[in-house]
Amino acid sequence: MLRPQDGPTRERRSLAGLWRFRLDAEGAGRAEGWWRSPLAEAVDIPVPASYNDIYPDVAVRDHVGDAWYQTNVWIPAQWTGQRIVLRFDAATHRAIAWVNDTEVVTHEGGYTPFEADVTAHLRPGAENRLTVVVNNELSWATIPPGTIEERPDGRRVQRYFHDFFNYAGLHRPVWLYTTPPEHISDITVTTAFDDTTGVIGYRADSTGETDSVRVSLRDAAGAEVAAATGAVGTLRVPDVHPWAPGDGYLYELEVTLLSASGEVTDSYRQPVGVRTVEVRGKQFLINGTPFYFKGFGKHEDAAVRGKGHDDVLMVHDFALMEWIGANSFRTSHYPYAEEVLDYADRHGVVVINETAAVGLNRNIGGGVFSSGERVLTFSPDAVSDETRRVHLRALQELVARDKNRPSVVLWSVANEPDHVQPEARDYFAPLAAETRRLDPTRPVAYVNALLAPPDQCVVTDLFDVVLLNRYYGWYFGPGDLEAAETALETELRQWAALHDKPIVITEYGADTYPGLRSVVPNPWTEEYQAELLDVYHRVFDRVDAVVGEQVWNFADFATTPGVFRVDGNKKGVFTRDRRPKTAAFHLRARWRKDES
Ligand code: BDP
Repeated sequence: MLRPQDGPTRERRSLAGLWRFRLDAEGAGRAEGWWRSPLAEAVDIPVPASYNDIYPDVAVRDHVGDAWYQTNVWIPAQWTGQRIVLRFDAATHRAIAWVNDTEVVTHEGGYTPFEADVTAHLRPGAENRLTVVVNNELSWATIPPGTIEERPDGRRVQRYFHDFFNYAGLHRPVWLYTTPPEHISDITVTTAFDDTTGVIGYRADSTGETDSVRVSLRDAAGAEVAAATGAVGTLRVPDVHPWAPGDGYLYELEVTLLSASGEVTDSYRQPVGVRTVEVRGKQFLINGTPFYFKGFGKHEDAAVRGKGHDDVLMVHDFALMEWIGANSFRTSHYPYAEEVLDYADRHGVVVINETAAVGLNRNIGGGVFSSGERVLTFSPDAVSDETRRVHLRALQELVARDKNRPSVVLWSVANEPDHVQPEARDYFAPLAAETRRLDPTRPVAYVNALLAPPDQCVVTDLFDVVLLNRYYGWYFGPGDLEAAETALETELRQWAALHDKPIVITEYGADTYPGLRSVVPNPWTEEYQAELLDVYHRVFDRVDAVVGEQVWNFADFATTPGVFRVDGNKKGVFTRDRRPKTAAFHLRARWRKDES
């Protein structure tokens, strides 16, 4: 799916700003047709942002159900004759949109874009009304899943099994953009090397029947290095400058659509990073060279704006990751804003790209393990065939959005699902197969939680890389780092003996209250976090199959309230406002030790 872009044949308009907003817990708006007139009893709401923390009101923060957004947009008369598209970069977790009185699009899933051709419904040269209803309810038929508790007093409370706050709304930009009526609808690129020559396969899809396609590849200085005609083809670039970790070198593929008479109908510029990814035995190779992941699991999370995308915070986070010596992160636990992936592409930051399938497990709740009897996760009343259909669709949308990104080196289909119940295999086999069919160029994995010893996992052989979240010394044996060191090493060696696959530790860490200090390693202190990380690092360095370490978490983040959480999850190496804890300096010393 192409991103909106300005260019000789296209123009885009951001709809960022203050919209009108109204909560609708009873769902009256759908029956009463609130899109037909100016939203009554509305307040201002900023877009993009999560709505939950904008007003000091528990009814807004903990709202369950519909929330209505509305704005008016002037459409320039010059847009007449163009195709006009309305695009939402995300609406969490589902939405319906209307242009004036007409419903134009509906979408399920809170973290991938969707759009509609609204040419027939907008009036150029006039003001138009745009209305969106966003709904945040989670069930066993959504990704992520959840359940709604009906209270005796009539309140509905959202429950969920993941450990981050259920922020909702229009978190990401909303666009109106134009394309010519006959236009480029998609571009796919793949890259490989023939010795020092870059080999770029491309495919341009378009709507025009009689059009022809011309492509031109330019280097970062703007010089053309290859060109071809035809909708499908291969370009060769001698002495190619590869995209590599720490070196986000991008070429630009300009695709031009020409009419039968040779006039330019449409054009689109697609960034291209030439690199390969391969899993060979226990190694993870980028451009044929073993790669070691250093970095974090992150969240899109900040005070007030919730999951609202913000360039200021994004650039700051990347700057802090560079400061600390990180070369990678995981988009835990949902696809991140496209701006974030763009930045990673341009700066050579490596990404494990994850779907929003978090919480597919009835034996863990928000990182905390239930102690009772094991319950069934895969069953008609929990994770069912319907869940799998929604999950599959989420995977398809993620690959469609990010398939051309050099930063993305691995797809993560789920975080900490139940991987022990035998039915897990029937659930994940088709998802792994479909991801490979959609994208044969990248490895596929799922993230494993410590539910059982390695030999009881029924799905690892379906995947290419072993991704492990481990909490020895925290949830398992809090305070005992000696026991943690032994248990971690024993387990990692078991994984390495069972599977000829690389291992990345995608989570390890400890909740840490900033400013709490201790001369002995006490849980929740800054010293304990730093020492726990040191213990893990000693083990990683002794086990060859470990090819990466991503600390949980980059920064403290909001969760539902609970006795295990102090104003959110405090496993951040940085606080929520991005101040370093002691552990940050330990990580920096380790991750930058090769630099003089
Ligand atoms: C892991 C989850 C992560 C949690 C973390 C924790 O993957 O989302 O935040 O535990 O408990 O199980 O801190």
